[in-house]
Amino acid sequence: AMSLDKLNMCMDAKHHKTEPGPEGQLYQQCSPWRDNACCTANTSAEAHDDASYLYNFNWNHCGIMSKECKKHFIQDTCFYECSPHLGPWIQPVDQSWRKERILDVPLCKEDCETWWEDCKNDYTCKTNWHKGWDWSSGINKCPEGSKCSKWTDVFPTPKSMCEEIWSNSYIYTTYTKTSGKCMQLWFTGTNPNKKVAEYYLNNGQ
Ligand code: FOL
Repeated sequence: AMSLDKLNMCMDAKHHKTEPGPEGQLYQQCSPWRDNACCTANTSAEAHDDASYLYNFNWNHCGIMSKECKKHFIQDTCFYECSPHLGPWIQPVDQSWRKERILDVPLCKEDCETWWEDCKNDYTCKTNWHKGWDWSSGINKCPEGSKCSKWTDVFPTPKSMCEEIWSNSYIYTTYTKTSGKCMQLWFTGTNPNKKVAEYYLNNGQ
C-alpha cells in the first residue's frame, strides 16, 4: 500500500523492506532498531562487512580504514538501512539503484563531531562517496587523477564531512541529542528519532 504514514515508513531504495516492522534479531550495531526496522536481519549483518553485497562499497580505498572510523560508517549504514522514521526527508530520485533517497536529515552535533574526530587520521580521495568511483574491479577504487589525502584536507570540518559525503543526506546542526530537534545515529532503548520526525512533520523544515 502507498505509505501515508510519514512517521513510520521505509524509503523505496535498494535493500529496504516495503513496510517497517519488528525483526527480533538485528546484528550488533543495528540491534537498537530491532523493535521496528526497515532492514532485514540479513541486511543488518551485511552492514558490518567490508565490501558487502549491499553496495560492494570499499571503505579501504586509501589504505585500511581505522576501526574507530569504520564503526561510524557501520552505524550510518544501520541508520540508513533500518530507520523507520525518515519520512519527512524522503525524496524521489532518478537513480538506477534506488527510487527514493533522504535529503537534509538534521543530524545531532555530537554524532557528526565524534564521527569526524574518529576518522580524522584516516585518508580518502573523494568528498562525495556516492559518485565518480572506478568500479572496473567490482569494488570502488579511487578514480584516475584523484589522490589519497588526509581526511582533514578533504573534509576540513565535521559539517563538511556529514553534508558532503552522502550528497546531502545529512545537514549538520548545532542541536544536541537532548534537544528533540535532531536525529541520532547512536542510541539505546526506545528510538528517540520518532519524536524528532514528528517535530519536523508538524513544524515544516
Ligand atoms: N548513508 C546515508 N546516510 N545516505 C545515503 O544515501 C547512503 N547511501 C549509501 C550508503 N550509505 C548511505 C549507498 N552508497 C554507489 C556508491 C555508493 C553507494 C551506492 C552506490 C555507486 O554505484 N556509485 C556510482 C554511481 C551510481 C549512480 O548514481 O548511478 C559511482 O559513480 O561511483
